[in-house]
Parts: sequence; structure tokens; C-alpha cells
Amino acid sequence: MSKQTVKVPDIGTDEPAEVTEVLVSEGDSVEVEQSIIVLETDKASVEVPSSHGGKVVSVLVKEGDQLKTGAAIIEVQSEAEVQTDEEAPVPAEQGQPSAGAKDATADYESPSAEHREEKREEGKREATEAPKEINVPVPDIGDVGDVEVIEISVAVGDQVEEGDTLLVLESDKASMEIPSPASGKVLKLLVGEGDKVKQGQQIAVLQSAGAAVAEKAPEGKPETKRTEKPVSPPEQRPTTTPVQQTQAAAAQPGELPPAVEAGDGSLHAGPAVRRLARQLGVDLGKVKPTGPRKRYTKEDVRNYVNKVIARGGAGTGIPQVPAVDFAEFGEINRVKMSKIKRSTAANMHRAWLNVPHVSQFDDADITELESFRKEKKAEAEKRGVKLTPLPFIFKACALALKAEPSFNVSLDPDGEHIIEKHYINIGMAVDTPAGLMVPVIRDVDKKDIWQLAEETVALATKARDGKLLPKDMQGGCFSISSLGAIGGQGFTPVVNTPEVGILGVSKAAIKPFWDGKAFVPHTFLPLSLSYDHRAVNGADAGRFLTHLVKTLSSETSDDALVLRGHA
Ligand code: CAO
Repeated sequence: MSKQTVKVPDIGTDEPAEVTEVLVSEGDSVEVEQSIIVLETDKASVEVPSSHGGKVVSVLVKEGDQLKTGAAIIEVQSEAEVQTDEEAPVPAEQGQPSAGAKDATADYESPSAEHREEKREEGKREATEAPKEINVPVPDIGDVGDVEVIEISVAVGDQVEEGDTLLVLESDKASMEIPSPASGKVLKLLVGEGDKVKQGQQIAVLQSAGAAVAEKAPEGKPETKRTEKPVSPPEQRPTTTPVQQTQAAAAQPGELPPAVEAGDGSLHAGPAVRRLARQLGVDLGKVKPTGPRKRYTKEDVRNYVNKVIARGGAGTGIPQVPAVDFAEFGEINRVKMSKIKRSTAANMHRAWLNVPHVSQFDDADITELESFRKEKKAEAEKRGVKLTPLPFIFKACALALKAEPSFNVSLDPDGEHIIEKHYINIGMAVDTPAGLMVPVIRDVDKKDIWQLAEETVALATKARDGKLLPKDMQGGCFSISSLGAIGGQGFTPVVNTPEVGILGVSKAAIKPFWDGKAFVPHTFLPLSLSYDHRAVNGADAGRFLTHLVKTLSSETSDDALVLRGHA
């Protein structure tokens, strides 16, 4: 039995790299080539593979540590007789990753200081030599097959320095910045974001710095040659560059803009950070870096997102409401919002921005239903239940959802499917001191008016006492927001996404009704139905509300009889 130390292979830079993730713990079994940590350099985020298999007996690093080539990462105990002197200098095959893990080291970048120096010298020579076009291929990225272009960092016409990032590739194991092999002007970009490329494939054409100088040189200087080739022949020039295409795509409604780096090269973020920023739609230019030498950390990106969510608005392209110092105008109190109020604000904002809302209004003539309800008062008292109009409205909504199932759906996030629900659960908005809560009554279609009356009171009490469990508020198909006891003639409720419809109930009032001979007093209940116009069309909504109104107004429709039959 011998213990082996797994060390950081040649990471192609003399600078230390940060441990951003430790993927193994003591006691784990690892295999050769299994990733054990993630290191992040200026240029690449790399998964470091284990050079030995066996049991991890000690993990010698933690997140945030800065490691250089050769630093010890873990100790592995194995049966195999591999090495006798663990403290000896790292032999080449141990210090280098195996071919299969080559991408993890990003060794396409200058693998040694001398080599980098050589390349710099080459670049300098190129700059003073005659102008020429330089074809930029995908460098040696290891034996990884096709890799995706996840970011184009330059645009056609940009001036780049040797070493500037042209684009970023991402394989299963690492994301890699492809540096410009020389200083000059970007003549052509031959790939776009999302394209798959492989080693050796041409990705860009540069005009060497010498050529760029030549272009700018005054005419008549014979020693500087003007390039013969047009910068980009019109017949080959795409109407939009890949970068422009990306920006156009980002402008599609509903999509967040991609993370964009400022063109001045002043943003220092590793690929993992930029990938996170891109995933979250964060423009790094708006984020304050807190890492060493003004580098961005993942935490910076997450903190920015949290602030944006808390503030609301930003990232949506909607101008921010300017902050006002209200204390300038009189005495104020700054009160922390409850968690529920904050999450209600976020939910409302999300629903308001995502859902194309339409609201439709009608009045239900509940004169007869009110008489019926009052007739049931004695029975309600006997049962110890308060019978308000609400349980009838719940039941009528369940019947309308059955009659018009187009409301009993949710949109699949894939944007291509609709989820039809074969159950009828309805939520009710409850005003509580902590904020608005929406407990859900399950299987409303299967319950009678008395059960619904009991459940509305029980859930409202639970909500006000702060005793609702998350499951009490999940699984709704439709919601009711009743302001009837409070007042108002109508309002437009916000759809409780991912549901697609919500009924707003206002205060019933006695109004004159023309019965053909005279005006007689009738009780009207104002109803407003808001719906997600992506899922429900106007005709469906019209039918739904008409059905609902008829059930509540009529004494004789099938569903009106069902409604009364349940009491
Ligand atoms: N029109 C006229 N009167 C109404 C009515 C209506 N639409 N709805 C209820 N009422 C009457 C009730 O009959 C009751 O009168 P009585 O005491 O004389 O019987 C009184 O108003 C109070 O009713 P209630 O509020 O106790 O009971 P409810 O079943 O109507 O409502 C609940 C239950 C939980 C919805 C309610 O307590 C509540 O929290 N309402 C606030 C809802 C809310 O905040 N909505 C905000 C939505 S924000 O989008």
C-alpha cells in the first residue's frame, strides 16, 4: 500500500490559479482522470484530473486557495505500486495531465515561459514585417472533439493586441479563451456563437499590425505595401456579423440580454465568472469587482443579481425609478418589508412583466342566490359555519373551469406545450398582517358549499395565524381575489402565474333592474376576470365569464342547480 500525492499539472502560467471548486472529499474513491478540483486562471477554468486512482486520504486544498503548477492537491492511497518517493520532484507524466484530460490544462496556451517569450518576439517581428493576413485556427485544445463557441469577444474591424481574447470555447471540462496570435485588425470572423469547432478549424482572419499601419500610412510611401485583398469582399460580407447577430437575437422579446464585456478590456473575469454572468443575463460592466486586482468573482455576479431582484426593474430594459430622499419633504419611517411582502412584490413583478394580461368584466345578478344564501343561514348557524358568497363563487368557478377547460392550463416553460390539468384546485388571496397569501382549496369540484365554507375560513385563519405550510399554497389551477367585503366596483387582478386566470370579486350592490315593466331592485356582484392572453384567447375568456355569471345569476341552468344542490 502506498500513498500518492496528486499535484497541479502544468497550467500554462506562472501565475497562481484559484481553486473555485473542490470536487472530492476525504474517504471518496477516485479514478484516474476523475476531476478533483476546478482551477480558475485569468484565461481558463479547468477541471484538474486525478493522476492516481484509489481512496482519498486527505484533501490538501480548499476553495479560494491559490495554487501553482506542482502544488499538492490530494493524497490517494492505492494498492498499486506506483511510486516510492512521494516527495520527489513531480515526474513529467505526473505533472502533465494525460491525453484524455488535455483540455483541462488549456495547454494550447504557451506551455512555458520561454515559449511565450518566443511568441511575443514572433509577434513583434510580424508587426514590423510586411502586412499580411493571418488565419487564426483553433489551437491545440486537447483531444476533445467539437467544442462550442460560447462567446465572440471581438467584432470585425476591432484592433486587437497579441494575447487579447478573440473568442471563448467551452468543452465538457473547461471553458477556454482563444487568444489572438498577433496584434492587428480583425478582418473576418468565420464562426458565430453556438457554432461547434474543432482543433485546426479556421475561426478568424487578422490583418497583422504592420498591415494595419500600412493602411493608415499616407499615400506615396513606397516602403509600406497596401494589402491587395479587400477587408471583406462585399459578396462574402454577411449582412450581420456573428456579434451583431447575437445582439439581434438578444433583442428578442422575453430574452435577457447576453453578458457583454466592455470593449476596453478593463474587465477582468475568468471564464467561469463570465459564464455565470452570461447565464444570468448580467452585464459585467455594471458589476463592481471585489476580487484581487479588480477581478470579478462569482459572488460579485450573484450579489449584483440579488440587488437587481430586490430593486426590481433593472435587466428588463425598463428605466429605473429614480431614488428620492423623502426625508427632504417631511418626517419618514423606513420599515423593513416582511419576507412575504418582498416575495409577493417579486412574484407580482414577474407575473406583470411576463404575462400579457387582459381583463374582462361582468356583473352577476345574484338576487336569487342571495335569497338562497339567506335561507341557509339557520342551517349555517347549526353547522357553526359562516356562509358568505365566497363558497358559491368557488363552486361556480369550478363549474366554469370544467365547462371551459382552456382556463385550466399552464404554459410549459419550453414555450411549445400547454399543460392541461385534470383536477380543479383554486387558490384564494388572503390579506394577512404579514402580507398577501394564496392558500389553495383542492378538488373544489368535488366539494359541497358547506365543505368549501369551512375550508375558506380554516385556510384564511391559518394564513392570518402564519400557520400555512408551503404545500397549502401549491398546486393551484386558478385563483380568486375577493375584495367584496372591503368595497370597490371593479379591479384588474394580476394573474398568479403559472396559473392563467384569476377572478376579482368586488362588492355586491343593489341596483335598479328593468324587468320589462318596471325598475326593480336586484343585487349585482361585479366580477373581473384577468387572464394570460398567451394561453387563453378572448373568446374562451368571454365564454368562461359568461358561464360563471350564468351559474351565479340563474336559478335554472344545469350548473345553477348543481350549485344550489350542493348546499
Ligand atoms: N359583496 C358584498 N359583501 C360581501 C362580499 C361581496 N362580494 N363578499 C363578502 N361579503 C360580506 C360577507 O357576506 C360578510 O358579511 P356578513 O358578515 O354580513 O355575513 C362580510 O362581507 C365579511 O366577509 P369575510 O371577509 O369575513 O368573508 P369572505 O368569505 O367574503 O372572505 C377571505 C374570506 C379570506 C377572502 C377574506 O377574509 C379576506 O381575507 N379578504 C381579503 C382578500 C384580499 O386581501 N384580497 C386582496 C387581493 S389583492 O389582489
